[in-house]
Amino acid sequence: MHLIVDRGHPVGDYGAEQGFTGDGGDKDAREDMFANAVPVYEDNDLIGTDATTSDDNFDRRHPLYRAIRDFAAVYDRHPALRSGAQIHRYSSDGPGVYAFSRIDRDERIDYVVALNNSEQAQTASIPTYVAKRPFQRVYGQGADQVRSAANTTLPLTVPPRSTRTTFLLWTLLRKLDLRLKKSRSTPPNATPKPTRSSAPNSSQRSARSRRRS
Ligand SMILES: [Ca+2]
Ligand SMILES: [Ca+2]
Repeated sequence: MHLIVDRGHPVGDYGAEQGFTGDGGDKDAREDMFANAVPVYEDNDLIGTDATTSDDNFDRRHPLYRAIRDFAAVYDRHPALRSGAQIHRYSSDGPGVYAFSRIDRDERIDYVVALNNSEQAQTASIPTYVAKRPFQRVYGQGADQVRSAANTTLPLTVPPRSTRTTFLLWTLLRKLDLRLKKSRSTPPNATPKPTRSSAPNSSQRSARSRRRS
């Protein structure tokens, strides 16, 4: 579900929302959704339920279907997740937390996305551009509000991976005071630059600018 909040267009393959698996990896995981008696399908262990391909699998209550629906609603509500600049914030050395920000150039609100691919809850200090500012939880489990520290890092505890808590989304409660840097390598409508703290890598271009190029 990283794909939904990362830059670019999220794409879901047929059957992923029903936990189809297949014998030959991704290419062979396109079973019929209507109940059928295809021998090579029948013994497949579908992810997330006890259903088999002998059952009707147009299932809107499937846990993956519901998770994707919820993620899509978050994506739809927050334009920064669709076209905002993406700024790398944090990554663990091994399994653990990966975090990045999405910032829409007009809205100028920092959306911090934190993911945890380990089996245990992980705590990390995520760099941001602002000190001592409240961030509000938009999606995922945790406190309703977290405040950035004096050194601008946001202390987050990210739950272990599961279909319902695949990412945490936090948003700054007021606009950042950003200016746009003009350069040959960074189009004027691309990555916003902070007026304080560290600047993002100039190679990090927004999805919007990428589509125009
Ligand atoms: Ca099979
Ligand atoms: Ca199963």
